[in-house]
Amino acid sequence: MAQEHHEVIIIGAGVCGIYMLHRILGMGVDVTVLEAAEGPGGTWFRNRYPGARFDSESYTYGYSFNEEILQEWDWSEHFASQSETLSYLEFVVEKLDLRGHMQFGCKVDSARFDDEANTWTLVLSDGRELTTGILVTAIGMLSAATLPRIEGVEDYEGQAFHTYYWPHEPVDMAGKRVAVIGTGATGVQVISELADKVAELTVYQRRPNWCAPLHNGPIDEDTQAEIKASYDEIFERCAATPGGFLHGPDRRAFDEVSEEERLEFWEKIYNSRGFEVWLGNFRDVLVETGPNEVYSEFIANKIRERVHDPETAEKLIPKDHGFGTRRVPLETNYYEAYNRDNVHLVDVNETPIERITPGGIKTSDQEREFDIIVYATGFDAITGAFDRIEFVGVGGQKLADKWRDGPITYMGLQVAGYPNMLTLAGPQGASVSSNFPPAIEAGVNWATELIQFMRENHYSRIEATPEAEAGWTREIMDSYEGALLTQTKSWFTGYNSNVDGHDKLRYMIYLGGAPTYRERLASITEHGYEGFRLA
Ligand code: NA7
Repeated sequence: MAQEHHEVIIIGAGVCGIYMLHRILGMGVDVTVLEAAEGPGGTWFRNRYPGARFDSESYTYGYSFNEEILQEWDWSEHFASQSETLSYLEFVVEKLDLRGHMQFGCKVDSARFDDEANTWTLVLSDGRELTTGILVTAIGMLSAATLPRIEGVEDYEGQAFHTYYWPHEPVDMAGKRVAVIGTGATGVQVISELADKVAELTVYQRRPNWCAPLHNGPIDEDTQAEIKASYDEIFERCAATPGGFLHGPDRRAFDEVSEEERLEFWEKIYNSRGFEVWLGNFRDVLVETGPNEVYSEFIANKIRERVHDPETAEKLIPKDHGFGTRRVPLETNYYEAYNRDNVHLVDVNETPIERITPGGIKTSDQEREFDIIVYATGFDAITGAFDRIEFVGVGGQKLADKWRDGPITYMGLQVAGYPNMLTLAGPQGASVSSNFPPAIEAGVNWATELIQFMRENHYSRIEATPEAEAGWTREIMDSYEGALLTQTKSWFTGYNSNVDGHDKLRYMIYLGGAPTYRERLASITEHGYEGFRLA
């Protein structure tokens, strides 16, 4: 049987893969997308757990590139639910006629570069082999789910789900005794949603996070019309902020205003929609320890006001990191959930989990029985999806070995020794540290131009130089110096207690902000793909 060959292969049919496919098809290039799931949507195809929704304003999360889609699609809420977002992505796929170029149920096991032919050979888990000139990875930052390393996980006899693999068919939660392990952005959404829908909800918390209200609401007709008339300004605003959101830092420093004015401002941002409470703050609050401590205390007092039992409130207030130095979960009635008689908080620092039993969870003080255990225990973030495919580059080098102590890339888009592989949405690029769609649009546009350039100039090989790669990685490391965010253990900084070796700082993200990143990309192109070797 002849091997299936494509000029370009994209792995992943999520937000990034969908747009990349559209752009490649626009050039008239032969391309296919390999997707492990049974449909397009990536993250939004998978995360079907109760309460899953955006923390980005819906109208900043949609693609900006197609006016017709922008005008035809109505977002029903300021922060859309998972099912609405999945419908949106399916709508885009149909509208742009992309489905016929996607192959589902295709799990890529390995990809090996042929140094003579300048091609990649991909092997799927069903044994099929495909080859391609250019390999584009759009495999997601949060797509390698991790279960906790607790004894007995396999012994449990009730229903148990990792939030990422929540079943497609409805799970009957009414009247059930439910446990949730994990209090990150996902756990916070699940807990808030389930609190009044189950008989008993027991939360196993290792470290609390600083959460703040989402302030979601429906989009009425007038607002809908307003949004549609102002997409240009919305995207311009997002393009100007470091995080690619509507929210950017206030120009003032913390001590430039009186205490009264400061408190008034903080009240305002606490009562504003979305990430304003995090990203719309005084410019030094996320950077300087002093102002960060004062703001953290302001938020701690909000938690104390919202949670009736003082002891529970204290348990929910982070003591090991300041506000905003980890991903801030946005919530709707999260803290109020703990005021309910059927919701129980177990601090696993006081009473560690000893094991999962066939009937439930045993901590050092007691065993509790459950009908359902929800693992909201997160991901082997950013590099995990790469580690789960065996990428073999020049000289047989495995990417997982090269990245053993952390990723090394050039612009987060290419890795020296892995020619013709474009790591869209990979580590050390802009997408990880900002609103995902605007960031991937920039990366996809750049990659599209590159492929066009290679075709026009008859290049069959592109590779980052080791010098350019070392320079970029050094720059990332330098930018971590002193940054508050990098002093805190979280998936941003590469920590995961459930993955071997992920117990020290890894240089995962670019901290320079999306506008600067885009300027860098443009300058690389202007200078004839500076830092790359074309052949
Ligand atoms: P996160 O933010 O990584 O959260 C995972 C949570 O699970 C976190 O509270 C962990 O505690 C907890 N966890 C993990 N392993 C264990 C064990 N073994 N025992 C107890 N608790 C554990 O993942 P999310 O899915 O919530 O969010 C990921 C991103 O998805 C999010 O930021 C959004 O951008 C979308 P820890 O804090 O490590 O002590």
